[in-house]
Amino acid sequence: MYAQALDQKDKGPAVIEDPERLARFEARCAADEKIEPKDWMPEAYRRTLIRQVSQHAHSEVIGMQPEGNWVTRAPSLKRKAVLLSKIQDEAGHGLYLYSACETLGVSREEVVEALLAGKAKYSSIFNYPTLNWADMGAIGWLVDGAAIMNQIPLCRCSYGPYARAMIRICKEESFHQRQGYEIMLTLARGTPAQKAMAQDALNRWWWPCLMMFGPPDAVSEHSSESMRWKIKRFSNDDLRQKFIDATVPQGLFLGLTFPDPELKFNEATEHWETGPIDWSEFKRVLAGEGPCNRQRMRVRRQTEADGAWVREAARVHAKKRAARQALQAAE
Ligand code: BYC
Repeated sequence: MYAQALDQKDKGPAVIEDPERLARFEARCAADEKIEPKDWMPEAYRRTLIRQVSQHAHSEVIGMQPEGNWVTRAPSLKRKAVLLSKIQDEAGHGLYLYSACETLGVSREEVVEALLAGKAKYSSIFNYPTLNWADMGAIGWLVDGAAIMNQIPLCRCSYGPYARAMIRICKEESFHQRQGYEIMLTLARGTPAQKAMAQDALNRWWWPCLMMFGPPDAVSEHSSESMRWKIKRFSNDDLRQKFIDATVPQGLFLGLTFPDPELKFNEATEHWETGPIDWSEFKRVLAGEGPCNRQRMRVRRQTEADGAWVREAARVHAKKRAARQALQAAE
């Protein structure tokens, strides 16, 4: 019941495209031109973008839950204010992305409905619990760090509205990443108990963060098409490796240990190498069996129901305003 989108793909009924238009479109992508909402695009490109952008929006919104858990328990007023602002930023990211999605001819209601019906995914990472305050540091440092690594190339994505939304989002994410690292640094330099909290958070978030980049290239079903269309600029494995190379030295600087006895620096390739990722865990989380899948969807559905009166009031207000404006224009 809580499985994430096992039955929803960007397939839909097959569409036979006009070969000439298709060839022109592929040439535009190859030439790095931006595709805008009113331009012709193949149905498969449109569906891929609706899938990715809406799932990205859902991730931002569901991603507010694990951090929301700590607003009332932040250790100081300053930390509470920063955390609240960060969570509000995530809501804003969701809004930019839902708007970008609407330019593809799908309504926000439709994509939200797909999420609530369990047909659309959101990032696997938000199905893990936030058990101690250091998790707020680890989310900023690692989760936002991974998100930035994936999202910077999306600023150059071929679809204009998505690329432009990502530019603004990335600026805010980089601030989020730094505030998370600063929490980790404070804890790592604090009392032994605080350092142990930071270590515990790293132990629990490291492997799930590596899974955020998606399945290995060899089994990534959408990658080759998305890369040809310049939606994705780097493969899942390439981005994962960039993240590992950037993050391991940061963790070592904190004086923390990564939960991977096989982690080592390869002098020849100048890359950090990890032990094998447990992809069966990733599959379980995507199938709805992560530690918090049920809770996340329950809260999201409840929030949607609780907000129904606000949306209704906004609709009635907009209708009254439009009627008033029409009356004034007619006078
Ligand atoms: N979790 O063929 P693949 C944030 C799915 S929010 C769940 O490689 P693709 C933040 C994938 O959707 C960060 N599902 O797919 C917010 C596909 O299934 P469907 C969110 C995953 O699309 C608050 C299947 O596996 N970022 O930053 O080429 C606080 C096969 O995968 C995951 C984005 O959404 C996963 N981790 O590549 C803090 C970025 N990975 O759709 C932080 C935009 C894969 O066929 N998205 N799947 O049912 C992307 O860049 C790409 O969609 C992905 C996957 C790299 C994630």
